[in-house]
Amino acid sequence: MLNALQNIKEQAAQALAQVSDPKALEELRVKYLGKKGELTGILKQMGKLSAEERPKVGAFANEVRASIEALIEEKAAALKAALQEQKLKAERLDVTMPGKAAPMGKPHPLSKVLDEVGEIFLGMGFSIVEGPEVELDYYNFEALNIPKNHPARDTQDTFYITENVLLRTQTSPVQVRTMEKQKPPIRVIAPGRVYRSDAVDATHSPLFHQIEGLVVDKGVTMADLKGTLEMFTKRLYGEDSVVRFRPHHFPFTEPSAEMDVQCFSCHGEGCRLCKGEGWIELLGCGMVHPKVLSNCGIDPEEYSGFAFGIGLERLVMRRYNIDDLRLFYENDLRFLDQF
Ligand code: 2U9
Repeated sequence: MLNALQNIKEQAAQALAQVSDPKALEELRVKYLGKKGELTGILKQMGKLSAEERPKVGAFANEVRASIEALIEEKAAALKAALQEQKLKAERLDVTMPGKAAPMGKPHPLSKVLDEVGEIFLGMGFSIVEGPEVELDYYNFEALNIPKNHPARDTQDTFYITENVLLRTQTSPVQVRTMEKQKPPIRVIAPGRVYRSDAVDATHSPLFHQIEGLVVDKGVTMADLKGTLEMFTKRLYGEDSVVRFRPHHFPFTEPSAEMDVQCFSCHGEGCRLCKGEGWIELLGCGMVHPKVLSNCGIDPEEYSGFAFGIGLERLVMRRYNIDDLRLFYENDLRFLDQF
């Protein structure tokens, strides 16, 4: 029996030395130490032994059990450590690897140029004001010297919510509201969406953006208008820009003008960009009509002012030589990525 125990001890040691996974280890434990295991099988036969042999065999059996248990424990610890090591290796992070760049968005070309224009006017002491896009007929037309049936309403046909409520055709009502609330001196720009009942084509859209400006104070003259707008143009297009003013007509300004910038491509010679004109139209402007000032509660005898209006889409199209306004609204990244 001692021999049989010795055999078990040696076989178990050999088998345990070769085991390489926890499942096989558990199988060996059952095989040698389990209730139906080899060691138990031997112990069950102890009754057959003499009283003299029994304690010797018993003691050796205990020694064999202890040695197998110790080997199993040792192996289990080794397997656990190996598994841990493998996991650490598999999950190792190389913090020195270059990162994956996340695709970054950027401002829309209209926002980009609007921000630039805003910065230029903020630098000249203007504030930025905003107002409702759904307006009263009074603020959009009447207060601006465009009564019902005035021909200017034809070119500014819009979307009506009721007879007296409409989508604004210009941001001028924001300045009317500013004058009602605020005493001069006033120096504001009013950027925002405006609406016209126009069919979509390369140069028209029922929704577009304007930046309008208004200055009202004592003693404001056409010279202030010209100086301010010339300085704005030089800031936007470069210090060597040349501008000219042409007489025009708007119901809300008197006198009125349009301002052109000399073509930055041909310097006045005439080319494809300026369509042979040598000049590119930039904005409309004028001295605020005395009737508009008094409509807004400002005494035209005491105060005077100038105003201007810029179409943002047109400004951006000129700036980047874009020939179709629809590109601004189609959200095609091949177009937008270029700015
Ligand atoms: C008040 C008084 C006067 C705003 C002005 C223009 C000239 C002008 C156009 C530019 C291109 C509209 O988008 S566009 O089609 N605008 O030419 N706008 S003066 O005059 C005002 C505004 C508010 C109280």
